[in-house]
Amino acid sequence: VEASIPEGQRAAWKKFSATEFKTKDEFESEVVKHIETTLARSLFNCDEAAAYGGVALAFRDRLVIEWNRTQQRQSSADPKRVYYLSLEFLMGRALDNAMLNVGMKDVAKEGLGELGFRMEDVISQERDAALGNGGLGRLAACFLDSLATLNYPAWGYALRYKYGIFKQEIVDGYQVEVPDYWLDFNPWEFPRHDVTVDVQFYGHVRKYMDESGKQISVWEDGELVTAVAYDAPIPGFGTRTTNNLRLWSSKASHGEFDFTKFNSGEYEASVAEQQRAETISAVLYPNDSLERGKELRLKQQYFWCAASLFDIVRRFKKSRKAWKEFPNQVAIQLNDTHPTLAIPELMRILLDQEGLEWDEAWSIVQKTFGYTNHTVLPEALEKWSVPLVQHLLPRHLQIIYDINLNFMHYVERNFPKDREMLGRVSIIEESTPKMVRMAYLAVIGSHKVNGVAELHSDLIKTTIFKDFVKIYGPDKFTNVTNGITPRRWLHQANPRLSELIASKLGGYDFLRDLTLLHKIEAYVDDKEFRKEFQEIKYANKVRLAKYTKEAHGISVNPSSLFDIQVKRIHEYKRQQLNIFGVIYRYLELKDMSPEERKKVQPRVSFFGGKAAPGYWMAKTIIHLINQVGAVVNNDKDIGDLLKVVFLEDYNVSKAEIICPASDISEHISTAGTEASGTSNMKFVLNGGLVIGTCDGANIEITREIGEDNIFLFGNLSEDVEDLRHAHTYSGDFAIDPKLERVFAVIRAGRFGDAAQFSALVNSIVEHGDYYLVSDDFASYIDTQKLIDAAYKDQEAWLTKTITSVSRMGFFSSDRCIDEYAEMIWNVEPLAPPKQNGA
Ligand code: Z15
Repeated sequence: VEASIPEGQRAAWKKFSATEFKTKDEFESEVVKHIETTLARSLFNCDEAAAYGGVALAFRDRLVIEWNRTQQRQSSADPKRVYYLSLEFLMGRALDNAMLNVGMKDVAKEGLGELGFRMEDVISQERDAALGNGGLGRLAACFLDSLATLNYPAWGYALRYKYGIFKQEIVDGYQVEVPDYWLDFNPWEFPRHDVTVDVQFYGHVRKYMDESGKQISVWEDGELVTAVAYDAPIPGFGTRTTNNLRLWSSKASHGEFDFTKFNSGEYEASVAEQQRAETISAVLYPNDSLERGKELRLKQQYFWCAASLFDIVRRFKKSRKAWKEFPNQVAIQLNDTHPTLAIPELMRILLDQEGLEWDEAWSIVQKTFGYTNHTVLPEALEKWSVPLVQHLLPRHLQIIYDINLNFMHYVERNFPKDREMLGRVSIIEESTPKMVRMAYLAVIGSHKVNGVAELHSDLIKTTIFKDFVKIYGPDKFTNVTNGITPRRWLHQANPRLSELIASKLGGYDFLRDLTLLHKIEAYVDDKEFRKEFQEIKYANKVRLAKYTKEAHGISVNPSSLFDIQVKRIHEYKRQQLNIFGVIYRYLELKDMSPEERKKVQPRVSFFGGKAAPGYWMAKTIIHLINQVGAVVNNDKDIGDLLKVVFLEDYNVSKAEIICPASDISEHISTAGTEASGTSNMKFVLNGGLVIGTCDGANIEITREIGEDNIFLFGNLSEDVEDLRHAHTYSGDFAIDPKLERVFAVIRAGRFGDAAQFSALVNSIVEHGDYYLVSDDFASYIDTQKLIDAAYKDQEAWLTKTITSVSRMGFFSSDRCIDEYAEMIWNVEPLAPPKQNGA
């Protein structure tokens, strides 16, 4: 809807156009105004939550001004835009980030003090926006930050879940899930009740010939659900560019109530329909790297893809360019296969609504989409049953079959000798029921496919997409190694370290060009610098120790070696290897004389992470960790030599406290299973070292920081298959003796009822040890011993950590985004005009 103010009235508008607060007094005035009017609270009724509201609204006003300007600028320049389609955006808190990007945090801090509040307390009032599970969702959030910082015209599209990832409580050592209703006060979203899309489901397809003899398909008699847009501003750092994240919320298409039904006495039925529609965007599916094939999940995916594509096409059509220009105006990135239905949906729009011929439509589609793969784990690869797709999206199934038919012809022509090839690469798996292989559809419908770290990008070419490399050639496949935003993961999480670096580099330019970090390597022998660096690490450990005491009642000594593994709980990530190692350490300590114990390096093993609610083995691992903690932490022989802490409800805002506090963090997946990992980058950037396998981005971290600065162990990915084979088929697969000792004490009930852990132990002893826990155990234990020894030499350790930080420049998500822009999207930044004093 174009509705601009007529020329004659614009002067009045400009005179009263919103302005930004610039001084401390103006800031305070804005905060008080918002608390008193927007929030209707008073001086006598203002707690920290209200103070948070006031500050957030004051900063929001400033963001909105730049947001409007950016959108206006992008509309008139109409450059090629990037659309990042992701079912997850794990944003965390917005206020601190808004203050950093607006650049008025110091002013605000002082002003808040005058009003009677402390900045840290106010910031921590905000609830995390937790619209994601783990790495994939957090990557999407880092990408939005970098896209805005680098001035790319970019939009994120996702769903406005009413419930984000569940909150985790630990009750008697077990995970309990509590719903995360996060929307009761969310100042960062703007409902756009005028931006809606009606999305169709079910129904059937009618085909007929028009006068010219052309086949026409009409999808009719379906059910409609309305998508309503909710927008959130995404500010860049050091730029006025403020991009948009658009979240779709579902509601019944006839509005609040169906009045026909209401009036004819079917009140209940009309409310029920409303609720059914709202269910689509109600809840984030809490599985990370695990697909469960639920109909509602498929509905979510289509609802989101259809609304987003309608919006993108609507924006394109405003420019009145020819359809062949579409790929020059639009780049759509598919974050995993979750948005793959966007491919047949764009085909449907072009064929059925815009009347394009198949070949022209298909060429536009392929040029528009890029697909990022995040896993080779078979249980994470999406497949939808053909009957389900037929029922829910009959027209899309036809289009998928047509895409497949063309593709099969192409393969047949080019590989006439390889008769097996067709069955292997078909989008339709010939099982009962037949399944649609979404990853194949994504590969076929995109012009580029990328993995997220070098090893992973190599692996997809030799495993899951091997045939497609033959078909399309190797250039269709590429690598973009993941990165993290240094704004949140260095400056916000570790302000003192950021300040120390800035003091040496003469400013904060490194937050926009992280490669500048290499200059701090010159200070690796500087006494003062070293001392300050070490003090900062200690202070960050004190902060985590304080949190541990407050949240869990466990006292830990900040002088201990802090060993941390925080990530989703999954067998492939091998938290079980870690806890078995902890048990082994405990047994060794118990064997020692008091004299021997005095020489031991004290250690705290921190764990944190959520298990998918239906993933029993992951829940058993959490239980074991807590049971081990209960025994070890209360053993008088042990004292501070070993503590085990399970940090409840790991999330983005907790990660900001945890990542700066490690001496060692664990990234110990079975080689070849972790596509990249991104917390490995966060920990090293904050002055911690890594114990890890040769997997994912660990390999490139090693290349960048040097192999003396990382503790690698375990079997290599090229040997995994043979080892697994040997477990199953060679008669003499024996459990590592040290691990056997651990199992013996678990079986003896040392950590509670042994039956509770039998499935976990048996997965290794009886069922082939798929994740190679036993194969890697000895090497893991030995490497942990090396770490204890290395930590004793605090000066050498410090040198390693400083050197590592200085070499982490490569892992900025800004570098990734520039790579995507250049290799995949072919988009240019749209810089804001220079403004005096900005
Ligand atoms: C997820 O968080 C990741 C992959 C997936 O297939 C799904 Cl469904 C969720 C993670 C990878 O496990 C991790 O290695 C990677 O760093 C992250 O995506 C971002 O690429």
